[in-house]
Amino acid sequence: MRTQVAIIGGGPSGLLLSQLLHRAGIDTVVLERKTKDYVLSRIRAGVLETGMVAQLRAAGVGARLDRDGIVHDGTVISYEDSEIRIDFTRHTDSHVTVYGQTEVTRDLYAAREAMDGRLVFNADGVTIHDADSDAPWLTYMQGDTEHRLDCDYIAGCDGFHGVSRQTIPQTVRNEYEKVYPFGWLGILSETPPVHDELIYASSDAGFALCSMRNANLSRYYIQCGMDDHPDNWSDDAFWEALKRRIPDAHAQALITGPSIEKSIAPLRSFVCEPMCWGRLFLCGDAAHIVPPTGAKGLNTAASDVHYLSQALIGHYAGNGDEGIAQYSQTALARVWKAERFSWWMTSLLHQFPGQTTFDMRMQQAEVAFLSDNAHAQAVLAQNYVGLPY
Ligand code: RFL
Ligand code: PHB
Repeated sequence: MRTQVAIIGGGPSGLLLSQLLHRAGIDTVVLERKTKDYVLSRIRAGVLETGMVAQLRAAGVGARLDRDGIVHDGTVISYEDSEIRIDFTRHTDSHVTVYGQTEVTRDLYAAREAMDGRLVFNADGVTIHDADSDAPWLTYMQGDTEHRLDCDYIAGCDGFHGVSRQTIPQTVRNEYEKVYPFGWLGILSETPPVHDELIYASSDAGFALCSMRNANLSRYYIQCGMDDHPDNWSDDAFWEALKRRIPDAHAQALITGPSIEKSIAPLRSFVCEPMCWGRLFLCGDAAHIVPPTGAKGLNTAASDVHYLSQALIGHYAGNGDEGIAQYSQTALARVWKAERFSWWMTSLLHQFPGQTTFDMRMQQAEVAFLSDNAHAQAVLAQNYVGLPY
């Protein structure tokens, strides 16, 4: 089999790239290790920047998002019982849209299938060959049969645990990592959201986040130990811990119900430089991870896809290879800013094991500064709605 761009990974990065390239007349094949149902069963991001929404529209998958996505013009940061509303409209000309990653992925699969896009599921043992030559190729297994895929370029969109980044020789790769000493325990429940905007809550019992998917589907998270397990948390224990961490007025208004999903995510900051090697280009979680505190993971994946799709479209249109040569540098410049913001929000709002009273006072002073300083609020707002690209 031959294609122009072979894409490893059928998550949001790989599907969006495939869709944007296909619409520009560029042939792709997406190799996904799991099944479609498995990919769609993962509950992840919920907040989309306007840049990502624009790309989804450009990819022809904006209709359901425009109908069901919920525009948010602000968010709430709370500290014990005090609340700061960060007003996006006052500080930026933008907003965010609440629309789940599962729905984004569902829309992208539907669009790829409607265009007869080539998607290979259950592609096992994907191996990259000759990425540093002019004629790269891949092999993979489906059942007992080995397949070969020749291509011009390879996009590594296979997430943090994928094969693409590992293919870049260690002598070429620099990795920067910070693992946080806690996780997020998240639940999904068919209850109305406690508030019409997201609440990022810091308290002496730890961090909590009140988010949502729609008018009757809420997503809540609480900071937990890194070795904790969802089975250790009954629904009642979760709701009690959440109530303890959010301002009283919200705790009293909270409508609880049975969880329909409960899982723990570890928190990590990670960047791989460069984001390419020869004709292999990394996009999204394959190249970088942020802690979810700023809602930047999926959005940063989307900005990578923007830069890479533009570079490849430029190449195939005969406009030169400048975009391809600059891809890693251009993408990384934006990635590091998202890393900084996510690290800052995580550091500000979580309880760190072993933190001293001085550390706590620093967090409190930073929140106090944020609460009455319009410039500090503007910086948060600009980063939250997403830096331009
Ligand atoms: P994905 O989604 O991990 O998809 C990679 C795909 O590649 C496949 N794969 C392979 N396929 C073939 N061969 C191999 N060897 C392969 N290895 C892996 C996998 O099966 C998978 O289908 O990466 P992608 O596409 O780069 O997308 C990144 C996003 O999923 C991620 O950044 C976000 O979910 C992060 N994130 C959030 N981002 C936001 O922008 N806003 C949010 O509100 C937000 N909330 C979150 C989040 C992530 C969370 N968790 C669970 C880490 C909340 C949470 C709790
Ligand atoms: C979510 O709704 O899952 C969500 C929202 C905001 C975040 C992280 C996760 O910062």
